[in-house]
Amino acid sequence: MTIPVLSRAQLSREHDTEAAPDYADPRVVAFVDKIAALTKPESIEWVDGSVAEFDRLTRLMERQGTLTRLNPELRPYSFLARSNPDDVARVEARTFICSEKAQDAGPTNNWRAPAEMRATLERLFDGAMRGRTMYVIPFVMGPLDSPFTKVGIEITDSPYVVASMGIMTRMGTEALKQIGPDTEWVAAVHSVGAPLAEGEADVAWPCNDTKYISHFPETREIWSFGSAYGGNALLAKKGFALRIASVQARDEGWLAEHMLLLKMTSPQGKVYHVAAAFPSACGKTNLAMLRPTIPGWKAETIGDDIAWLRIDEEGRLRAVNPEAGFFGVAPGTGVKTNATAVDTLWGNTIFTNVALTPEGDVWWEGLTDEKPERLTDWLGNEWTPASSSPAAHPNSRFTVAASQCPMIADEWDDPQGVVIDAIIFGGRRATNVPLVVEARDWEHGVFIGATVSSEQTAAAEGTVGQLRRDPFAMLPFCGYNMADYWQHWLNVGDRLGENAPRIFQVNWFRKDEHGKFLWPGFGENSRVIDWILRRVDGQADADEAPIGNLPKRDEMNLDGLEISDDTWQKLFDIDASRWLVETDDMEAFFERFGERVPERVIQQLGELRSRLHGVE
Ligand code: O2Y
Ligand code: MN
Repeated sequence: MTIPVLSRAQLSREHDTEAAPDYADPRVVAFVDKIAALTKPESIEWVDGSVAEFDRLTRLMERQGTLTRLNPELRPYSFLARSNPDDVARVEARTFICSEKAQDAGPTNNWRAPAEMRATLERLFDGAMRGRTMYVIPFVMGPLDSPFTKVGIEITDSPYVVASMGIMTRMGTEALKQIGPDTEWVAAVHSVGAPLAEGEADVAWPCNDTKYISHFPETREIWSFGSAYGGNALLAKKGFALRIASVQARDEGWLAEHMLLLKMTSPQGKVYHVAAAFPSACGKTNLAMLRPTIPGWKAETIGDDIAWLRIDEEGRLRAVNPEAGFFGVAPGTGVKTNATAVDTLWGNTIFTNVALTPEGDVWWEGLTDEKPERLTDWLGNEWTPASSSPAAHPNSRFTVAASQCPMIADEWDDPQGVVIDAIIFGGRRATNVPLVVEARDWEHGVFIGATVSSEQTAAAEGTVGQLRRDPFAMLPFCGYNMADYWQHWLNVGDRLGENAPRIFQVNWFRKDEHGKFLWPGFGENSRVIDWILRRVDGQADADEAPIGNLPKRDEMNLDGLEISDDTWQKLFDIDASRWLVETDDMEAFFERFGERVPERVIQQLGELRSRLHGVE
């Protein structure tokens, strides 16, 4: 479904081609000139990140039909975008790692030889921006003036990408000024792949059936063609902050991770920081905005999706959130499940593929218990509760500044980052995996991270519900061979030594034999975090089990929660024979990586098997 709108000729020219700012590094100017010569845009704009610029671009997109302004009384300075129905999620099958050697991308990435991919891209990008404005977006990842800071330039022909990048990153003039003659920066090129012939009518969401999301880790470049959606197009996010940054991190001795960051203050006033990796759409934003149900604890948000971690001068692991905004999943975000997110979205938000109310506000499944009587669905069709399809797309999103979150921690943009006390790996598992388990040590924690599996969600194309191994929740995001990444984690652990944070695994999604969730989740997850942090402090006991250390029932604060003995038993049941089947699956997964799997990880598998045989 495409909405024809005013032709380019009918629209007044918004901006003439600008000269590069005089403070732009000559290498950046040369890059922009080169891409302009290839893509042949009608005009070029250097993005400054100002409010006036955001206002001008959103008005332009309103006229083009890309954005609908929401009712300012209900949702000030906010917009709804409806994407092309074929451009609604990350496209993993079209995401490529173009390292010189195939083995350096590894078996879990789609690999193409750089020369071959460059030839393909050269052909696709030739004239790809005809009739469009080419925007030059300078952006910073991480707090300014921090040891964590990295810079990038994204060139795009999508004003939607510019507006979204302005929320998700520190974008504009200050970012461009960060690039001096010796600064390393990531070059990212994006086109929706829909050039306009003279007089041709544009569509509300231009894109192309052919899609390539290509990463060149060795030269730190990203080239994306054909999609304007999320991670495919906002190249600072998954492309840079994870795929390219994971390679930078390997080379420079730090970690770029698919992790939320949460600050917790105990009833005694002690501050902790937790980093937690969950696969896409498994509740990272909800946990990052936890409202503890147990008295005394205070939770504050630092990040909801990506963390960069490095060892500080005192040998401790510190982390920052490299992003400046949240690109969260809308469905399931509601007053009961994540009231903080709902409060965060009061205004200044771009919503994509949610439903529109007759009053000019937004709605999605799970926002409220009661469904509105009448809506316009994400496709622009009339919708009632009797409709057979959801009103909002399952991967519909909100884009909002992190600073707008009412529980954002003061340290969220501290240049030094925060010291990490615990690392958590999670996944969506109906069976086998207990509510929480503590790794025996860092090496065992790396093994747990390497073998995490989860049921697939709507965040990427693929079969929802299908179980897949998603090591460290990085399967779609690791820019190099995943087995080398495990070795890198082992190396970081060796350097941390005694200072290494404890590692845990959690599973909020275990079900009983009737398919009912055993654990209430959301705010009640604070009980698990409480046990984890008391464990870190040596104040909570655990039982040794073959898969790690499990909480004793009376060591977990269950006050006010009805968890029967039977439910507790099912939450923590470790069936050795089923786990031995899991170990066969883990072994088959490792075999895909051949010799590159670290010896210490293979050894962990053997030790797990022995422990399981011991209790069979
Ligand atoms: O990038 C998209 O199009 C959706 S996927 C996404 C968005 C925000 C945060 N995380 C993810 C993810 O897939 O992990
Ligand atoms: Mn994510």
